[in-house]
Amino acid sequence: MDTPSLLESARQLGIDRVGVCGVEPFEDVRLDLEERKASGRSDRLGFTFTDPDRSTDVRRSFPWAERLIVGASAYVPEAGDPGPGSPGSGRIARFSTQDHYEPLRSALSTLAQRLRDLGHSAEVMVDDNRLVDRAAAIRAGIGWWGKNTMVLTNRLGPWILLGSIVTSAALDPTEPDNRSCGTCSACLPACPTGALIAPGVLDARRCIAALLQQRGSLPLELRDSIADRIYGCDDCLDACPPGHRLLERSIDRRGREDIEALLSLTDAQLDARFDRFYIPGRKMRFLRRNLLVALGNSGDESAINTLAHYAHGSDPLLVDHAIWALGRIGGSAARDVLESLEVSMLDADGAGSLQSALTKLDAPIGK
Ligand code: B12
Ligand code: SF4
Ligand code: SF4
Repeated sequence: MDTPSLLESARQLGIDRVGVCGVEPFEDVRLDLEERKASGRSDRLGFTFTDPDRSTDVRRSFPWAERLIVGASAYVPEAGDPGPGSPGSGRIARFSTQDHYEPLRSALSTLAQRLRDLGHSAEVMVDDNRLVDRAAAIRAGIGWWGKNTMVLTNRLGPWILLGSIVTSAALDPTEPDNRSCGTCSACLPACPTGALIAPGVLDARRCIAALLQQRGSLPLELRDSIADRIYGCDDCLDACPPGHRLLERSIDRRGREDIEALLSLTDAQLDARFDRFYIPGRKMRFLRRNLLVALGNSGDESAINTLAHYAHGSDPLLVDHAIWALGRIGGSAARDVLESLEVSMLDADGAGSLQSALTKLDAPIGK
């Protein structure tokens, strides 16, 4: 198989963009990953950060590798639009309204099998910790680095997911895409938490998409900005003009969930329902924590009973976030619940949240 016939096969399989590049180590990306770890900007992210030597050099995982075939598939408009939302509803970022990786994974698997049938080695990697997907996509000419750190493509903007086939077939590489964001910088002020600290530089400690998939407490100073999000964040993609054409066609209402209905599910039910989410250790308490914060931000007084149940619960992480949410909603019913809590039964975070929630409720209007 030569490169033109490979590209044609990929298009027939429904892959929107495809390119081929060499497997030389991504040395600049390795240095970037190391620098982010050293400076703390990668926060507690694992993935490609766990072993930068490996994630930036595919030959460490596949010594026979000669080329990377990189594919990109658009998931908008299929992913729909969450719309303005209603009290008590939580928002899921578009990439996770369903398993949007599946069509790409399956098309790449078919292509890889064809390469193996021709006698080459070929393995598929989609969102795999052994490869920094964006670096491979840039080298293969799929698109350009956006200032929001996304790989952007002509017409599809940032609304693509990436995957690769690593192969022993010595295909001809494709041309790079020399476009750039130019003078646009719309994504930088669009980020609700200021996580894009410079063009192309993301501080994961402030990024909502990162925080909602971490362990532990959500930072107090960022909980308001999380708003109604329960998984992922799309603000720096929504703002991106090259993607607007696809967004205009994205009209189906999708990506909203009734938060209280989710909180009433068992862990097993939540786990099955959101098996496509990255949740640390598959511990549903981290998803419940996100739901409690979004419920607090909804300002919906009818949620007080649900929050009271969690505030009186036995998981200190959820107690703390429920107390915060009660303080955020405010009003006399929330105050009654907060005043019924025994400080001596709370851990330090919970006691701190209780103190600050009660102080907030005592503050005169406007403070
Ligand atoms: C860790 C990770 C995250 C982390 C960190 C993201 C990050 N920006 O580093 C978190 C949890 C925050 C995250 C969020 C999201 N992610 Co993510 N994530 C990954 C993962 C697993 C590794 C990424 C990585 O290694 N980052 C570290 C560094 C190396 O990458 P970088 O930030 O892009 O840094 C580059 C730029 O700074 C650039 N650069 C250098 N010089 C210059 C100069 C200029 C001018 C510019 C503009 C850039 C630039 O070079 C750096 C590389 O050295 C990949 C899958 C994979 N295996 O690769 C998916 C992946 C990157 N994620 C993806 C998606 C879809 C998302 C979300 C949109 C999901 C959502 N809606 O919530 C958000 C987008 C947030 C954002 N703005 O990045 C897609 C991106 C597709 C695309 N079009 O780019 C990927 C590729 C998954 C996939 N297989 O499709 N993600
Ligand atoms: S995903 Fe959200 S929080 Fe993260 S950089 Fe983009 S806009 Fe900011
Ligand atoms: S919003 Fe503008 S600057 Fe940001 S990634 Fe998109 S095109 Fe580039």
